[in-house]
Amino acid sequence: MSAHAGPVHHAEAPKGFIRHYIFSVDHKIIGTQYILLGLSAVTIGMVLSLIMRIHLVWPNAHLWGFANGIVSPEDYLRVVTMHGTLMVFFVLTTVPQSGFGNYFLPIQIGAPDMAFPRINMLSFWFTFLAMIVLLASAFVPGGASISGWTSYAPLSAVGEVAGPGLGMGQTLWVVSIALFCAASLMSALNFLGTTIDLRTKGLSLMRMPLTVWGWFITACLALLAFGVLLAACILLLLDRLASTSFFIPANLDVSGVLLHHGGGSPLLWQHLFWFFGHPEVYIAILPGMGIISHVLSTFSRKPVFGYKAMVYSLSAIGFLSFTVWGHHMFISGMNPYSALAFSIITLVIGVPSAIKTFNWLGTLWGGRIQFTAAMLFAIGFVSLFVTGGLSGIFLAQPALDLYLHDTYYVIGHFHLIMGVAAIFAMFAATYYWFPKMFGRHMNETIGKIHFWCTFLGVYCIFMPMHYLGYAGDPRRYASIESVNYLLPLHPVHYFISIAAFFTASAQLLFYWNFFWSIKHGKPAERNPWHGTTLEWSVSTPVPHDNFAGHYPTIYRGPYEYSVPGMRDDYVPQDLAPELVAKA
Ligand code: HEM
Ligand SMILES: [Cu+2]
Repeated sequence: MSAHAGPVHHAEAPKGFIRHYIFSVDHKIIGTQYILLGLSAVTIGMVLSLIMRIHLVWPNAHLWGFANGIVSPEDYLRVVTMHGTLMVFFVLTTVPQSGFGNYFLPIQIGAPDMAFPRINMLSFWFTFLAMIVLLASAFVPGGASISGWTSYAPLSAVGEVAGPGLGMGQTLWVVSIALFCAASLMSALNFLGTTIDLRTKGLSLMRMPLTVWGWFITACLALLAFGVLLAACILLLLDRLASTSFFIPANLDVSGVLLHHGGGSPLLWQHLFWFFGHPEVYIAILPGMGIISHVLSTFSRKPVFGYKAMVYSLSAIGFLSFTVWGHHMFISGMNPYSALAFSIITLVIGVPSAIKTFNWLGTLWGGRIQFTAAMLFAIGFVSLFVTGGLSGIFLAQPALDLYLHDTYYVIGHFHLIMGVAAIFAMFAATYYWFPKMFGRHMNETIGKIHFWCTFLGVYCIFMPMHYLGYAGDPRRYASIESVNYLLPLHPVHYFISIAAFFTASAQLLFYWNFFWSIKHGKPAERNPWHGTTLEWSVSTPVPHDNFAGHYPTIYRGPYEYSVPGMRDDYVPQDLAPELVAKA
């Protein structure tokens, strides 16, 4: 542990609009920028998902923006690719870590800012540029890439000859992801440096809020994973632009054209991609696990059950996530003994995951639970994590995965556990921290209606997909009408599309609540939830250097709720022992 050595940058905030709001070095502004970027990405991503759902059940519907108003099979794949890429990279990776992490990590550890404020700004603008490049790929000749968020070679490597969108569109996709990797690497270094070096006096590792642990371990994963993806992207670019053959096999015949490449391996891409990709799914969820532990404890008025076990299981999940990538490649022709090894290690990840789940339930057990909107989303997260985790255990059996791979079953699995669970964590974080960020409350009643509609909606969308998968419905098919055995599944798809419209409409409540409350919400006090951690000890709006020059000393762990013998049911981390009121 080390106390920070004085303010990192000037206590005075820059005055000009551009330096204050656009090219800001203040972690709170940068965090907000990331959150708004993610909000734009999720909005576009959601509209794209509705286009897919419309096309699947009403293939002849006329939609604006497509040639003759009709979504062609290639268009469908473009939409799938853009949806997945926006959601995974620019929403799930960006908002919980770079958005909320940037905003609250320095405050929760008693620091004036991130360790490298200028690099922080650079990370954001690289991410912004990456998103612009990705969106621009939809407007170049040939359109956006059709190779999915996993961008498998050789489809993604051989260029235009492989189909529409695989020329300029695919090149821009790779450039966008490479930029994103660079941004994430810089950001990871910043998170690590900040957590290790800038903790205030008394804040030992085992006194850090679990949110900080979540962001810290995520940064470790990001540092190791994004470097690999960046290298893979550079190799892919070389294959595309400089005639190398890292991922393209010799004598490949594409649509009757013989390609002169020198014996590369398409499987190498899968290995590199999933060596990044599996840790990536945890990069999306670990910050959420931290946030959920924090919120559950606050609104149960109880300490987190098994704090140390939470830290160790978070670390174990982080470590193990680098050893299981092969479970995405069971059908790639790998040696069955390798498959067995990957299968066993994958199941082992279930152990720390289960420890976390039991500890969340243990935190709730016997608590004086306050069902705020944030709390409902936190409990919803636990539910989704369990449901999605259970389907993962089936997928981890090579014999079952042979059948289920590339079906809707996998779509159901990862949307519940990664997509929606992480989004529930973001909603919980938003309802919980909004009063600190904007000095006002969001409307709780609308928040609760938003929760129930969304909770019901996402289960109606993603549970039936498991059934579709068992029935053999492949993912990424543009048409369910052209294959006979899929016709009987039409009613299920119809139900899912209706549920998708219902769920998307419910999000309008959130948009309205969010933007309306910034200006008109009920004014919030400094510590409206009676929280114990440092973000609740600073004034609202939070001063430029967070603590107005008075850096706190930490005297205790982060979750001292309902401590026997105390007058109040919470004891802030920075309250001097002599000031703690006894009952
Ligand atoms: C007990 C825990 C888990 C197990 C046993 C498990 C197992 C698996 C397996 C075996 C696959 C490959 C299926 C296939 O492609 O045929 C898979 C796919 C996937 N899982 Fe999990 N999983 C678990 C937890 C998670 C978590 C926590 C996340 C994210 C936060 C996640 C996200 C994903 C994603 C995104 C995919 C699909 C990627 C794609 O092909 O596009 N999983 N899971
Ligand atoms: Cu995986």
